[in-house]
Order: sequence, then structure tokens, then C-alpha cells
Amino acid sequence: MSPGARLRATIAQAAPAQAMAAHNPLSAMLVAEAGFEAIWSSGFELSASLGLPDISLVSMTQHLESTRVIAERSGLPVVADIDTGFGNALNVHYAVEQYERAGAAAVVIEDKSFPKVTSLVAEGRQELVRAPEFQGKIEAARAARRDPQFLIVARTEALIAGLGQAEALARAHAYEAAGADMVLVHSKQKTPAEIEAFIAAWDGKVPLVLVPTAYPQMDVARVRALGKVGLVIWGNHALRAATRAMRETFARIRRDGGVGGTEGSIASVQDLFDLQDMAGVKDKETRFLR
Ligand code: SPV
Ligand code: MG
Repeated sequence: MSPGARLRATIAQAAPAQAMAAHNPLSAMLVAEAGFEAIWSSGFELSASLGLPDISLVSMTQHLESTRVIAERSGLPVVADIDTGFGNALNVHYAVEQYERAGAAAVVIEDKSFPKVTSLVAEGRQELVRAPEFQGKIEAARAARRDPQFLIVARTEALIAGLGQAEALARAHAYEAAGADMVLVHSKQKTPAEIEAFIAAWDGKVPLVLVPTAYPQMDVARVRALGKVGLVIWGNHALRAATRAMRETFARIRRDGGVGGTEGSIASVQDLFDLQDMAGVKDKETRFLR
């Protein structure tokens, strides 16, 4: 089964499926271990892990290679966050060819102009391209995919940009008409009210995708009760968890002048060996090294 077919099957079954963010293969392996159905190859997480803001500084090649190794090591369907598609519709066409070849199951393309500004920042400069221009990007993405099961997810930032429900709905309908397989609608309101209003008004055929980072009260049970949502993305929780854990551990070691106090609260070396499959290394040594 192709990655796209697997993702479609899991979305149909789980309704909604859950994709957890990852920024490198180890975090992606932990996503798989935790039992999530898919991985979000997050632009925000990769940017932050490189010490950079999420403002289109990370190149397509960097994110593509990260997505490739994430897919390879995790074995899960990967939803690739390709931001604005790295340029115009021709850039999107090339990107979709590359991401499908790299083993992704889906791409999410957002209707902001390039270079983009991260969505959740207060008073961010959120500029959208015209809906017909974005429809061209969706059509280019559809034309570029080889596997018809590979998913093209159109993401509207109309609510993020403060353009209101009517504009968000109009864009979602336009993107569905252009052939998007799913529509991601993003919001940075602190409660789910804005998104719930959108879902209630959505009368399109394609399922919706949510990223409930700003409104964490929205859990899977609440999403399921609303219907219409095929995929929930937990957008940046791998990197936020890792950042706090590293900061606290480093501070403790600095304070204590030694590592003894941290042993109980960090992963053991054996845990890392297991993730690296050192048992497999030993087995190969026995078989092949003469
Ligand atoms: C990401 O994780 O890169 C996203 C989600 O696009 S958000 O940062 O909330 O825009
Ligand atoms: Mg992103």
C-alpha cells in the first residue's frame, strides 16, 4: 500500500486520525512508539530545531531531506508541511514530485504569500495570495502527483489573517473546487469557538484538518462529536516537550555540578541503545565481521 493509501485508510478508520509533530527521525520514532497514526513534518519544529524563526528561511531541500528520513525511520505516513509551496504554482509542482518521491503521504500547502510568517505569533504580518492563484497551486499539486492516493491538503489562513468566517468558507470551497483532498482551517483564537463555527457552517464534501495548538481545550472526543474532521494535527508538542526537558536538565546539572541528580528523570543510555537497535548491530557483527 502506498503512503497516501495508508493515510487515507487510517483517516477513514480513525475519524479523526491524529498526526503528531516531529522534527527529526528520533522524534518521529517516538511518535510511532506512542501509537499515533501519522506524523506531521512540521515547518515550525524544523525551523526552531535549527534555531530559526518559521518565516520561510528553511529551504525546500532542508525540509525535504528531514521529511525523507522521518518517513524512512518511523514507518508511519508523513504529512509534509510545505508552507506556501516554496514559491508559485511551478514551485509547488516540483515540490510535490519531490515530496512524493521522498516517501511522504500528503502535503499541506497554505494560502499565505511567500515568504510566510509563522501563524500563531501575535500581530503577525499575515498576507494571503488571491484565491485563484492558490487554486492554481492546488491544480499544479494534483498534476504533479503520480499516486492518485497521495493527498493534497489545502490550508487556509483566512481566520489567522483576521478575514472572517465568510472569507474562510469561500476560500475552503474554492480550494475544494480546485481539487484539494482535504481542507485545513487554522485559527489562533484561544478558544475553539471560531473553529467550531467554521465546522458547523462547512457544507463541502472533503474532510477538514485541524491544528488545535492555540485552543487546546479541543481534544479528540470533542472533534469526533463535531464530525467533518478527518485529521487532527498536534502541531509542535515534540519540540516544546524536548525544549523544556533539556532546559530543566541542563539547569540541574549546572546547579549540582554533576549529572547524578538527573539520572531518574532522563532517558537511560540503554533506552537510546534500544532506539538505535544496538542489539541488531551486535547480531550483524557476529554474522559478518571476520
Ligand atoms: C507547523 O507546525 O509548522 C505549522 C502549524 O504549520 S503552526 O505553527 O501552528 O502554524
Ligand atoms: Mg508550518
